[in-house]
Amino acid sequence: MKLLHIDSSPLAANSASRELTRRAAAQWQAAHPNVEVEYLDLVADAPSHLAHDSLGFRLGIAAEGLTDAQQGENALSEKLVSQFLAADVVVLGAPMYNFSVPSQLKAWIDRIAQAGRTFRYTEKGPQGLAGGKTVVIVSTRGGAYGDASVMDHQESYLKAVLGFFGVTDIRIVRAEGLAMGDAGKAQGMEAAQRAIQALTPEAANEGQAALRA
Ligand code: FD5
Repeated sequence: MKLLHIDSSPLAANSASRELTRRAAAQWQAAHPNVEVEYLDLVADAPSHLAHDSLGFRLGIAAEGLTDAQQGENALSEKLVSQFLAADVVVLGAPMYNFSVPSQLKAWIDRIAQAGRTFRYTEKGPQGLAGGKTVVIVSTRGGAYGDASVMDHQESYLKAVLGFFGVTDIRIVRAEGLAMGDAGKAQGMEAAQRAIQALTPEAANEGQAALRA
């Protein structure tokens, strides 16, 4: 089993989502000791925004027809999409920034949204090709929006795009209200911790022990 652990918060050591993805990944590992963990830091290693040289994967042009820069960009997109497809579980740190996700996370999605890899077009419409995996969205927010708000272009966006890729097992670990005073923040983090424990109920206790160690 492969677990892909992704962070996208620029807040470094102060990041709430980085703390929570670390706990979620540790707990999953405690429940599945044979899991192989790969880590992707989308801030330290940010894929650039799509630009003329990086759109080649959409056209399927043979490498000979491409410049070195274009080949390099395609290789990066290929690395990211194959890494995502290979994962059985993805723990995805996704803070709310300006009602949506950090642009590094959007840039990653732009790289892995590839016809023929994560989805394909059929006569009956688009079909996802990345089913069969679990994605844990670790959602952090300054305000509190709950499950369904017109202000939310973060969780709702991620659920839509992952659903488009064929992912049906999407779980939300949410810490919200982080800007609402110390008590609000503590409440938000506790709710997220409960959601993390519910991810692998059989191993919640071992996970806690591993974290204390
Ligand atoms: P993680 N929350 C919202 O609810 N909404 C947003 O649109 N946009 C945009 C940015 C940032 C935060 C430090 C809060 C938002 N947030 O990164 C964000 O979701 O993993 C949470 O912080 O921790 C969450 O914890 C929205 C993110 O996950 C945002 C650009 C940064 C945004 C309606 O919807 C701590 C710094 C900050 C912070 C911060 C900041 C906020 C908060 C903590 S720290 S918090 N809140 N550093 O610890 N902007 O110093 O690293 O939410 O009170 O916990 N900055 N922001 C906020 C820094 O910037 C909250 C609500 C709303 C809008 C914004 C500065 C200088 C330097 C380094 C760092 S809203 S330097 O009005 O409700 C909008 O090195 O000295 C140059």
